[in-house]
Amino acid sequence: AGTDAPAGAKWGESALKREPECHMELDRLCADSNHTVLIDTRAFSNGKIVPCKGQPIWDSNHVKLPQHYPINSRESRWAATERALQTLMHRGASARDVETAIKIYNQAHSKDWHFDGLRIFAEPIPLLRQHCSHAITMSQVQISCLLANAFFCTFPHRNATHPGSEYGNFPTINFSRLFSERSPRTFQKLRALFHYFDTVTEEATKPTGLVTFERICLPQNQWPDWNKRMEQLTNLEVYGNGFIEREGKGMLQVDFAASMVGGGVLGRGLVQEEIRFMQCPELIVSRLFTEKLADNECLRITGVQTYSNTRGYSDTFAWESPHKDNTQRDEWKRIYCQIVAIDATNFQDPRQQYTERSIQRELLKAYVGFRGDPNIPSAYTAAIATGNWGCGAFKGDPMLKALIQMMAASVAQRDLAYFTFNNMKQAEELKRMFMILKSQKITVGKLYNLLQDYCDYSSRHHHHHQQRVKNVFEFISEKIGVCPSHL
Ligand code: AR6
Repeated sequence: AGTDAPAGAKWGESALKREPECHMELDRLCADSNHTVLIDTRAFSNGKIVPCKGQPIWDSNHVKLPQHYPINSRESRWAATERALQTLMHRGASARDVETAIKIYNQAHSKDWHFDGLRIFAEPIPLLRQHCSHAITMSQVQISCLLANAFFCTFPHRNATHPGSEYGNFPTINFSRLFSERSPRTFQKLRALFHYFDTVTEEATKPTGLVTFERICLPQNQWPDWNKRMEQLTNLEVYGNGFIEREGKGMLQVDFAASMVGGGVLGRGLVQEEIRFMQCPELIVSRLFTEKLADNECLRITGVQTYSNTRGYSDTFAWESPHKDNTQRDEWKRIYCQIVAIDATNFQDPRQQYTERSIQRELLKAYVGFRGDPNIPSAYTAAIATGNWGCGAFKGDPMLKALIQMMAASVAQRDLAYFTFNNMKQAEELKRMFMILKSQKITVGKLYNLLQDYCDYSSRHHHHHQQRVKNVFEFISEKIGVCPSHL
């Protein structure tokens, strides 16, 4: 274990496995009932990326594309869109020109319009609905096309987002909301997005690979029985500085997500998830087809490219420079970059997290995200790069969340790299806690029971305001008879 590595250890010395070094060769890319592939797989095995041919479908199981809008009048919505957008083709079109153009085809007359034109998507794109595991693989060019449509707000039926509306359980995808915010945040986001569109539309820098989006739903009969698990904790390396997306390269990188993936990326949000979506805008397309995540679900994305370097966080966030992503690609031409979106609970009242129910929910969510493909041996499974998941906007306790993620990773048989985001004190405390647990050979089940004891303790003590309530690390160290300061 790298527990002896100091905060800010050199990455080269790490014992954790990363892609592509630990990669296991993939089978030939092909579609099946659980995996929709939007490119022609026969052509792909000859080294070409061409879109699939097929029938467009307009129904409740597939993404509704602007050019497939049912034809019921002589007015073609797509033609109007094209005309509207063509007025923008001359150099120097202003923001107002863009707004005017978008409004031309977003009038309330949607009933009278039809779409006809964008031919790149003949294969219908399935919606990744709740309680259904399914993957979609598409090319980066296809993604850019969809995102260009999102930019121009062409996706039909996607503007009413109240619960109960057709897409009320989906994230927004049209960029209209982003355009309405007048703030420095929006300005920086738009810089990142324009840089992305510049890159993908330049012949010399156009991306050349594929990306897979996979919704994973864990059926109840596979939920771990936490208090009975006999696993020892897997390795943990704690880093006081560094970023998940940079220093966690080649590992499974955790997106501290909202249940509607991407969270506030098209609005005001600008924390871990939204920043990642700005660096890798291909992630935004997941909002087109990913229904709100349930407690036993995650979204895993393989192959997105990083287009921008950014700095700062929240109000200090800024687009910095183009990022040239030279990461290798796997056999399916996907960049070796794997991200998993898992949404922690948003604790309005942080005390709610110290209950068995809350802990079980977070354990399950982390486990769904961390669990690798059961057919791939653990020697071929990269470590997980994570940190204070659920502990910023969502007000979780970083100590409790670290323990929860260690337990989930241990049952999933994967190592963890934990980034404390420049909090050196937290890094030291976490390392110490881990050493204590390891030295006492504490199993996942034992740790689960210790957490239940802590829940009892904290519910008994939160009424006694005069008494300082022990934190979960202090409580556990005492319980297992090790004084943290003696280590
Ligand atoms: N690498 C490592 N650690 C980080 C990084 C990074 N790049 N960025 C942030 N942290 P937060 P949440 C640390 O608040 O609480 C979004 O709107 C840092 O210590 O983004 O799960 C989503 O869409 C930070 O305080 O995650 C959700 O709606 C902590 O991670 C919501 O926020 C938590 O980051 C999720 O909130």
